[in-house]
Amino acid sequence: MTSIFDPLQVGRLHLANRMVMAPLTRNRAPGAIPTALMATYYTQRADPKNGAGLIVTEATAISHQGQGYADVPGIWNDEQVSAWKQVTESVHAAGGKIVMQLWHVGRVSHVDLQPGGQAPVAPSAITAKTKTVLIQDGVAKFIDTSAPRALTLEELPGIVDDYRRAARHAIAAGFDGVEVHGANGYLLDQFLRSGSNTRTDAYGGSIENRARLLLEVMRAVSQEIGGDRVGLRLSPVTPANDAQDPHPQPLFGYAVAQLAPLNLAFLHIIEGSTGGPRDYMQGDTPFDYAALRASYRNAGGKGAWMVNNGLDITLANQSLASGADLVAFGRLFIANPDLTRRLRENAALNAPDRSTFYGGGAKGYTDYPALA
Ligand code: 8OZ
Repeated sequence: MTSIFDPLQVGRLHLANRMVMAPLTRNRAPGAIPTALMATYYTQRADPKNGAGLIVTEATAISHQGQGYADVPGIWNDEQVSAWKQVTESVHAAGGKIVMQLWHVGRVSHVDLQPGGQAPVAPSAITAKTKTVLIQDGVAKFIDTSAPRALTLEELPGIVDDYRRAARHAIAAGFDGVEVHGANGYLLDQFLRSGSNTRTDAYGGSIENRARLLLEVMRAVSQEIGGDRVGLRLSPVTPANDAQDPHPQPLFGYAVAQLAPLNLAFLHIIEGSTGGPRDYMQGDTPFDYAALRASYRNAGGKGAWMVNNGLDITLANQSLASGADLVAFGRLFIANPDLTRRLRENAALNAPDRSTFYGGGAKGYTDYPALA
């Protein structure tokens, strides 16, 4: 039987094990520039004998407009590309593999984080009932997101180009590939869901129209760097950041079937409510994840199937036994740089400290102990 410790070829990437470090926002990149401390953090988790077979970076803004939280990193300019090289070189020297998560927050932002103090952008001018993090007088504070404006039809090709440029930059910075963030109520998910998308043009209304921007982005990024080093994260039922749609099954089934011809490296599925209940529902029927995977496979999709959300070793092995290829862990990798070794040796796990998740320095970031 397949185990989480077995290797796997994932598109262009050879992974030494099936344990993935999930993307985790840590707000330790002042000025949107990655730091040496970030390189230390990722490198601690990079050696696949002890750590992850694949690291997905924290969500990284593809443009200044795509930025929605204090001190998250970006990948839109040359300074950011150079600064990320310290991360990729150090992770590769440790024998690791790392892809960058590409992020546009859409309406989940605040005028203070936007270029020129402008309104954040969204499919429709509907404010998300959610909060973002600003750092005011050196203190992280949760603040309501600002009212967004609807993107015009003429602006959408520019958004696709921003993803394309970000993918090119990620490769220039030494990453092994990218994961497009299509989950958790951010821009691409806002277009997908009827609760945030009330457009009447070719990007709103029908499922085909709401999935259009996501599919254009995935085609552009795949064309730019090769689909076999591109992944996509989706969260079909999460309510994160006010994401709402009463009929997720046909919506996401359509989207993954359309992705099949792109020869993607992986699809990364958050099962349930992000960081919360795995059986969370939108609409009145439980989401059928096996049917989602079947939609992709039946359409010819060959990418690895990665699952995430509140997994432990038992659930992870059950997931592999029932057809998943990769398992992603978030909070456990925050607290256990050598999570893979600890699971293999059945060792005790360090507990994550929630108070140091977002912002700060080395405490709760690079000081979790590995086994001796
Ligand atoms: C936690 C805090 C801020 C952002 C996500 C990028 O949920 C995030 C995020 C998580 O995907």
